Amino acid sequence: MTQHGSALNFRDFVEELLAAGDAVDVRTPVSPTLEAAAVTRRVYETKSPAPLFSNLTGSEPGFRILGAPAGLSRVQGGTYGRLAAHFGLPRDTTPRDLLEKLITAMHADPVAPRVVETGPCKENILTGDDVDLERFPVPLLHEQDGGRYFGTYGFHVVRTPDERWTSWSVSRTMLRDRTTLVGPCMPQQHLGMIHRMWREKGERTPWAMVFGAPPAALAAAGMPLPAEVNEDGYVGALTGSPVEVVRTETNGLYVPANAEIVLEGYISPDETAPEGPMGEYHGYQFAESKLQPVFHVEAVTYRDDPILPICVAGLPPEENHTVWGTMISATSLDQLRSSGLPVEMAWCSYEAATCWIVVSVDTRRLAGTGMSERQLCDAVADVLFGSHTGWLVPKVILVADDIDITDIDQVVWAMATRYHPGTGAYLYPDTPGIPMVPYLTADETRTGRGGKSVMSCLQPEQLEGGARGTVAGFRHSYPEDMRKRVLENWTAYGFSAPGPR
Ligand SMILES: Cc1cc2nc3c(=O)[nH]c(=O)nc-3n(C[C@H](O)[C@H](O)[C@H](O)COP(=O)(O)O)c2cc1C
Ligand SMILES: [Mn+2]
Repeated sequence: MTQHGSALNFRDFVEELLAAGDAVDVRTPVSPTLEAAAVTRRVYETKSPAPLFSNLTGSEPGFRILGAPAGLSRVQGGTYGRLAAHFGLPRDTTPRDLLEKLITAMHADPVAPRVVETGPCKENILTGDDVDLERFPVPLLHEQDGGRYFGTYGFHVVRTPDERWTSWSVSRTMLRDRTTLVGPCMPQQHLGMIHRMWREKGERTPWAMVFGAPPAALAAAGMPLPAEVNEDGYVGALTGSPVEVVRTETNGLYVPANAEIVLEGYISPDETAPEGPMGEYHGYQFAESKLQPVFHVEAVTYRDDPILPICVAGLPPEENHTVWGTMISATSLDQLRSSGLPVEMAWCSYEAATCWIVVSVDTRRLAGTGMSERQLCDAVADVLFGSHTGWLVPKVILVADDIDITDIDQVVWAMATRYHPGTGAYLYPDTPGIPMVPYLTADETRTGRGGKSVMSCLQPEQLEGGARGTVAGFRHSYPEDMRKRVLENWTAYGFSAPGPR
């Protein structure tokens, strides 16, 4: 027996997508070398159903890959359907409802995982000389990449030496040879923090990496929850059920029992190897590789006919935008609200490749505070840029709450018509930020500071609770009975349903 549902069972998640017409079982032979990734890329860019590659050339029969697990969808009413399925929510869930659900769980008591004796992830066990990562269809994702990537949609499991804090986090890993991977382990991320604790003791970091994990767990592992918070307990609170975990074969860590593939081993305290380049979340590919820690695999366990999920990073929308961006939106909104600022909503526009977050301000409440634009921008920068979440996103765009910030068309309109060059830009050159942002200077990349700003698209009148002019549009320029009449007669006029938004 194992737990079920799309949030807590990856196999159920895949079945649900297939049933909804939002995944396609690709039976024709496909090569894991560029072809699977090229198909997945086109899927993102055309919002097509997720490809389940079930006939991969040069791989063990039955081994599969799922591309674009949280890509956007053209299936009617289900743009965010694949993302919503990660949380067991209906396919027509709105970004707003999703953020509220994520925030509510942040304030609920954690629900610790439940240890079970065994589970589907133990159907096949490889140890010793049998460990061979090459048995899996490890994809080459972009022609210019420095290697093949095993880990683009899986999470690391590490625990502090005193066992008080277990971290689940998403970070990429490149195949190095039959038994090792190499990947980034940034000191600001929890993987890097815990790795450092073991290194300071001169010890190897016990480590596991999980693929085809419960989708809600993957999303939580891609969420900047604060340090010392166990992602496993958050997933329990979010889904209402403890995550079932099993003990690894070799190193005493615990992993989701129904995961598709589990790698177990350790992170070397000192050994590094070149990693990358890889096409990245901001949409660019750079030429350089970097020295990164080496992950040693001592055991592999997997389900029968395992499915390796992949993210082919690059131009939006892929999972660095739909998952990472959404989770950042939730933690940012929670922090801004908790600080008492008059903030209504926060959203990392997927189109902006997780390089900006838009924040909408309740102008009535703002007027009540008497804050100036500078005071508001400084306060927002203070709350966000100093936090684990705000380290990740360099630009904040402030707009009034008449804008639906999940609609990029409205955001563009507000920026074009309300942002005042010169006076609307507030710069924070000394704040720390993720050095991967593509426009940073060499100096900023080296120091890890700068390139951050708050752009205010608030009209002077909006700071006082008013507005400059009214909006000329369907919703604003006609009396209610006229709008009703137009909507009711829409098809009678000769148009096809549905009418305008
Ligand atoms: C698909 C995907 C890929 C990601 N790749 C990386 C990565 O390679 N390196 C990294 O530091 N963060 C990556 N992230 C973001 C981290 O998972 C995220 O910042 C998370 O908060 C890290 O966990 P932590 O807060 O426990 O440190 C990725 C997120 C997603 C959803
Ligand atoms: Mn964490």
